[in-house]
Amino acid sequence: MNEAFLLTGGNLGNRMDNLQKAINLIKQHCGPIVLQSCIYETAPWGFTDQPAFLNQALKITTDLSPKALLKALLNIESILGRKRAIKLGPRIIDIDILMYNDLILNSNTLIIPHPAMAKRKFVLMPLAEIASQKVHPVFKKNIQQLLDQCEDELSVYKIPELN
Ligand code: PH2
Ligand code: MG
Ligand code: MG
Repeated sequence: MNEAFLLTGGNLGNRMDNLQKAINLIKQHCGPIVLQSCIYETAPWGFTDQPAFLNQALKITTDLSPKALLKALLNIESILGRKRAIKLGPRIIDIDILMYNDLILNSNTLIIPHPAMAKRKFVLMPLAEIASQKVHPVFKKNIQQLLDQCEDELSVYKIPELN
């Protein structure tokens, strides 16, 4: 059995609903969710002129290979109505693979660990909640250490009333 860490996010439509629907579909298509972080409201990273995101980190176990997992997640995104438009721009749902076991993979279609995860507080804060001691296989530092040294200053706010 493999373990994978995912990040869900979205900034269009009913953001809370979309994250919950993503959880339900991930359970059905990929495998059980063993840990989930709180939901965070996060300032848009990259292309800043767009609505705030909600983001959540998940740990799953899965029988799927990395490429099969990616395919399943892209399928879930399209079930939820995602249309691919501007890079880094607004979306109903995005589901990214952050890490998969301790695998390092650099292919044309999939890079694991997610190449930008250590630069983004909207990834590291939720992830640190469920995996603070997990060592990043490339940087050889744990998630808490990556968060402590991360220079991203964009706001990441844990939504309190839900947790
Ligand atoms: N996703 C992006 C680009 N920018 N910003 C936040 N806050 N959260 C995201 O999930 C996000 C983003 C591209 O996938
Ligand atoms: Mg993404
Ligand atoms: Mg994505």
